[in-house]
Amino acid sequence: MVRFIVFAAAFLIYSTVSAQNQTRPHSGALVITGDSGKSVTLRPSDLVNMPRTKLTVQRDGRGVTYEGVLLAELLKLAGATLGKELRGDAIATYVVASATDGYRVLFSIAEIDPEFSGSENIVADRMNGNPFLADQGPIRIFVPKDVPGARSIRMLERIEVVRLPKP
Ligand SMILES: Nc1nc2c(c(=O)[nH]1)N[C@H]1C(S)=C(S)[C@@H](COP(=O)(O)O)O[C@H]1N2
Ligand SMILES: [Mo]
Repeated sequence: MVRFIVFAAAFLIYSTVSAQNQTRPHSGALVITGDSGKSVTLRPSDLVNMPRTKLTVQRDGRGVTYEGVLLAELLKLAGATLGKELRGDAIATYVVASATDGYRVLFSIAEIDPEFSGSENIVADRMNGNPFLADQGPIRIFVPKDVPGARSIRMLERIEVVRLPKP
């Protein structure tokens, strides 16, 4: 009996811990919430019909091409302040991207704006002309100025723009 209780407790703890990092199936949609509360939901076909950007980088001696829509363009749809307006209070804005496995990455608004930082961060739906596999897509962010990996969030499903409250 004691052995059973110990076993059951261990199982309960194990399943609670592992559930935290479980990957939900991706609905295909990307929800973007702006700092003014405006929210837009984009389907993969919406990305196909927007102005597209393609970037090729060298990885292990090979060219890898990511293709999709500039993250900045998507944030504009949710009313984010970018371009020449990105001054003053608006600079104190951050962007959180989250995925179906609970992974999250954070950017400052300035490093997302190509006019500001010169970095063309892409919400990519294709690599080398092909759609991503399920554990990478259907969409992932590509940050050309980053080291490979960490902020290239896979299975992206949500982006939130948050302006810091005034002190
Ligand atoms: N959703 C999600 N994206 C993620 C991660 C993750 O754990 N979950 N890990 C990051 C890290 S640290 C790396 S190295 C790359 C690995 O994926 P890749 O080999 O397809 O680039 O995904 C990045 N994006
Ligand atoms: Mo990594």
